[in-house]
Amino acid sequence: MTGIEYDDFLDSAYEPVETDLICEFRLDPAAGMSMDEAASRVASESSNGTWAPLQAGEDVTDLSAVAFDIDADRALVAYPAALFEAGSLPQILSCIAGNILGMKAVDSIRLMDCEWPASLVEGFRGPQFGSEVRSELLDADGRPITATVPKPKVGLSTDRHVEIGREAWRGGVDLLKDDENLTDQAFNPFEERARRSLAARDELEDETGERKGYLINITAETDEMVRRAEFVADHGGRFVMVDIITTGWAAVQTVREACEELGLAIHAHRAMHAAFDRLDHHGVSMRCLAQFARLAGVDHIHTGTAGLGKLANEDTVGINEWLRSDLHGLNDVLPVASGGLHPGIVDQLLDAVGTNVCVQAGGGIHGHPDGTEAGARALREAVEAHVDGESLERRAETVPELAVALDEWGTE
Ligand code: CAP
Ligand code: MG
Repeated sequence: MTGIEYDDFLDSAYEPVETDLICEFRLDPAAGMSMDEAASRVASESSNGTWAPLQAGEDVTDLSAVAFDIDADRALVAYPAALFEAGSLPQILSCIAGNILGMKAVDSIRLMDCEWPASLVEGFRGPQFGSEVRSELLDADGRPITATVPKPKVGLSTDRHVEIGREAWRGGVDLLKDDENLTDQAFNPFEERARRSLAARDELEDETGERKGYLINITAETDEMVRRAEFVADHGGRFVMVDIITTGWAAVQTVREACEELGLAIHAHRAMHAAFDRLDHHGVSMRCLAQFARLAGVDHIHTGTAGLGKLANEDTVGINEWLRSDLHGLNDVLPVASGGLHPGIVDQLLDAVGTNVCVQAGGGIHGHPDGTEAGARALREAVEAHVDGESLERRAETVPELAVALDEWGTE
């Protein structure tokens, strides 16, 4: 193998082999550059090439990627499995989502999708529970899980936070969740919040006769996250929440390893994902971020609200389908719909995303005119009505909390 040049990485006749990792890129070549040239440079820079032609000797393993299926704005690139360190998301991403995102050869480039070969998938743990959390850790088999995040996001005292948790569980939600920027601050320290919220959860399980969960945010430096996960398990917790983009993939993999021993399910929040996926022509798609999260082994992940609610979404339905699809035997991941949801749009939401999901509402519960417990009941009843095939308006005739919610927020 001698003289590797940028243009050596293109082969329109290439037939991928079963062990290849296939990546789909959306490309906008720089001025004066053709799609073929740009795609070839992407394959080169993301595998073993560089800007200068190389004189590689016999003792160098050929790990070249190949750009092989190119149209007006899209290229497929096949990577040989030997290029990758099995089980290391950071190493894989340094190839397929690394230097190439900043190459001058393209004005923009976005990693759209990946097709994962069995040999790479086998290196990862994958989810411990996936959507089985509905029946293994909760009593939500056959219906969407309901969850809530106390608002305001930060500033509530531990006393108030625990009290809101009680009200929400009593009103009917399955899961209480911390907000993304609540971790271990002076106004509501982690250990006290964990201890008291989990004790309250026990009481509310007795009171309601339903299993409940607390998605406590352990997000921190990696060793500290593991320590917090152990603390949660020691105090009877069954779930932890991690902000997977801000902590980074290596940390997520470490937490997943720890959670195997501890028997904890991982709820993945995705704050900062939009830095990668908001622009539809550049970055890394949410579809791919969700794929990395499934490999790393989270059990739930936020994937948006199918265009409803307050936040911009990329193809929630397609991503959710991928999370449930077969991936060489790896468990599925339960999608979480969140962001500006309220009882009045639950019907439309579940029509779009199906019922094997978690429906999460903050403002749409705690902003209820009659308070958190009423808001929680309205959300739960809206979800149950959908599963029973009953309209929200009909259910509201017998559930005053839902009637008030529909009156307050409407059905759009
Ligand atoms: C929702 C939320 C969630 C976002 C995350 C918030 O609160 O707690 O973090 O939904 O977005 O802080 O905005 P509301 P995504 O129910 O009051 O809107 O699921 O898209 O990652
Ligand atoms: Mg939040």
